[in-house]
Amino acid sequence: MLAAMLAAMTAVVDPPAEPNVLWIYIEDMAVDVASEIRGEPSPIRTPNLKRLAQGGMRFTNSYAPSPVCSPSRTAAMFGQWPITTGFWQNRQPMHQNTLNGIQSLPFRYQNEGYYVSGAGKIFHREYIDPPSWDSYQVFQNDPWINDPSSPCGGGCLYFGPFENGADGSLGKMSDTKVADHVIQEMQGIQEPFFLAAGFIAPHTPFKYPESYHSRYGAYSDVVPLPDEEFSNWQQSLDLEAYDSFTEIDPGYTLNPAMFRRQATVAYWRTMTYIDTQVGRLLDALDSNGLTDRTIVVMVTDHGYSVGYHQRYGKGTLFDWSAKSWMTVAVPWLDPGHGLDCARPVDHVDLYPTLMELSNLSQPSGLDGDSLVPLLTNPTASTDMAFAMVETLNEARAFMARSDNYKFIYWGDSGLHQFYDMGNDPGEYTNLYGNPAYDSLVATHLQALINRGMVPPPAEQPSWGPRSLELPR
Ligand SMILES: [Ca+2]
Repeated sequence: MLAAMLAAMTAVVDPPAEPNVLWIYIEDMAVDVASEIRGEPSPIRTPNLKRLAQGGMRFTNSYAPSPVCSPSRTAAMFGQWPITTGFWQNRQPMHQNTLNGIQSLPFRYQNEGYYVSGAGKIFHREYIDPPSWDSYQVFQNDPWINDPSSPCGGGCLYFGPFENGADGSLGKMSDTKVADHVIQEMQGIQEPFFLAAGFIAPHTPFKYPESYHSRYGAYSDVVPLPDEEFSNWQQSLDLEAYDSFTEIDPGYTLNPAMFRRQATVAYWRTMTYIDTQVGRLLDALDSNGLTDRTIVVMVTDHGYSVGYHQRYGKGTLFDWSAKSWMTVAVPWLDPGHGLDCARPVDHVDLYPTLMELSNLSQPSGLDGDSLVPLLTNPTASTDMAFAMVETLNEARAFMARSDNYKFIYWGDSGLHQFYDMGNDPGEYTNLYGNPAYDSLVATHLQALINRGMVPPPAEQPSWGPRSLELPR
């Protein structure tokens, strides 16, 4: 009797036969590894991401399939790792609706009779297969963005504010317009739907509206910096960031001595700005009565190192760059609501997860595993998570992440990395070559061999040492 009453109290929503999907893609947003390293709560305010997590599950060890836009997004949208898709670099535009016999998520849902609509950056840049979408808005029809005198030259997504407001203030940021468009789509929308909102912040140049200027105070010494100093940070940090964010925040008088703090605060402000846009989308789901029938997937294409490991940027398999924010909210799977899942997962798991939750068959050839068992029991056992990257000179690295360890394999270049992620979350001590860890390394290497990411030892290529130019 009591059990039945408790079940009735917790089963707040009936599962719909054809649930809606809202996919929120965020760009280059790092998990605050610094707070993990220090063992302190993050100072970054993201109340709406927390609100989403309270109605779903946040995956705290979620990895991008690759720490670069196009390969990561292509992998997630087709449910296949880059080694399967063949998309390793941003210079490879994705215009297809089917890859290795598997339809992209929007094409699959469209073929199942869903209304499929998106705005902003879902695939890399504006590359999409237009027939896969019933509606798609990159603002190329916006008179302002078509203006060749616009800051980006016209016809493209732009990070800064659109036109000046009537009162002389800066106009809307493009991500505000992305949210506006998706909110407009929700009004009277045909169900079931697959709606995608792609935000381009907090990608450099760390732009945010004027109302965020005072967030986090000035770039004072309250901002924690990486505990390692290095001399070439100005070369490491994208110069576009260095050059451009004074134009939006008059409070920024660039000060070389303070610039690392300025960059960090600017990055936090863009994160909070995007958090606000996510909140607007969640409010619109509520006000249109859609929340109970809609799965929300919120994921960042990869992270961004704000000064850690001698780097401002992405393109490495360190956590700052390869780890992602990922929350999946399924209103009718309430046992896991508000819980974190620390099991290692990666974005190719999202495709089979959505198929299972949508009562759709799984295409053969998917690389990931459905997260549904974890959504009801966050300690359920899982596979390792995998990620990979191709450097600009086409050397490849592969990551296998288990519950406690991370192994990164760099061919026979001798640069392999192995970290104890529990005791060394900052990944400062490479344990590769320490005999005490040989058997653990072998287990992770075997996992890569089993998935065809690393050839068996007898067939491994002799790459030899080479300089590694990491992708931006
Ligand atoms: Ca990106």
